[in-house]
Amino acid sequence: MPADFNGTWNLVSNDNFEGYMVALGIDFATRKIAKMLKPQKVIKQEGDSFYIHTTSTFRDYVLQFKVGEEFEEDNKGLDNRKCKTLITWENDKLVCVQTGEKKNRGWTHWLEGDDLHLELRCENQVCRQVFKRA
Ligand code: YOG
Repeated sequence: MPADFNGTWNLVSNDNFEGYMVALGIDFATRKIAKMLKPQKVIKQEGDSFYIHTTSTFRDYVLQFKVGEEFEEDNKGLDNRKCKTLITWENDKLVCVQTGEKKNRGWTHWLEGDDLHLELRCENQVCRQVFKRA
C-alpha cells in the first residue's frame, strides 16, 4: 500500500521560498506577492493516480499524473517553462524530477505525523513547505 496523501492541506511554513523563486527567475514584483500567499493543496489520489490542485488568491496550479509515467509539464502561471516530468515512489516518498532548462529541478512530498511536507528544489536552492489538514 502506498502512502495516502488524500486531503485538503493548508500551508503553515515556507522556508526559503524566496531563494527557490529567484532560482526559477521569478521577477521581484511577482515574488513580493507570491511570498505573502498561504496556498492550499487539494490532493486526490487513487493508487498511483494523482490530482494535486495548489490554490491561492493569486494563482492556481493543477498537476495530474500517474506515478512512473513521464509527461510534459508546462508550469503555466508559475515560471511557464516546459519540463519532462517523472514522479516515482521512493519508499513512502513521492519524488518528482523536472527535466528541462533548470538544473536539479524537482520536488519531494512525504507525510510526517499529521503533516504534509513538500521540498521544492531548483539549482542550488531548496524550499521547505509544511502543510496541515484543513
Ligand atoms: O507543487 O509544483 O505539490 O504541482 C510553486 C510556485 C505563486 C505564483 C507552487 C503561486 C513556484 C508566482 C507549486 C503559488 C513559484 C510564483 C500557488 C508547487 C513560481 C511562481 C500556485 C508545486 C507540486 C507538488 C504540484
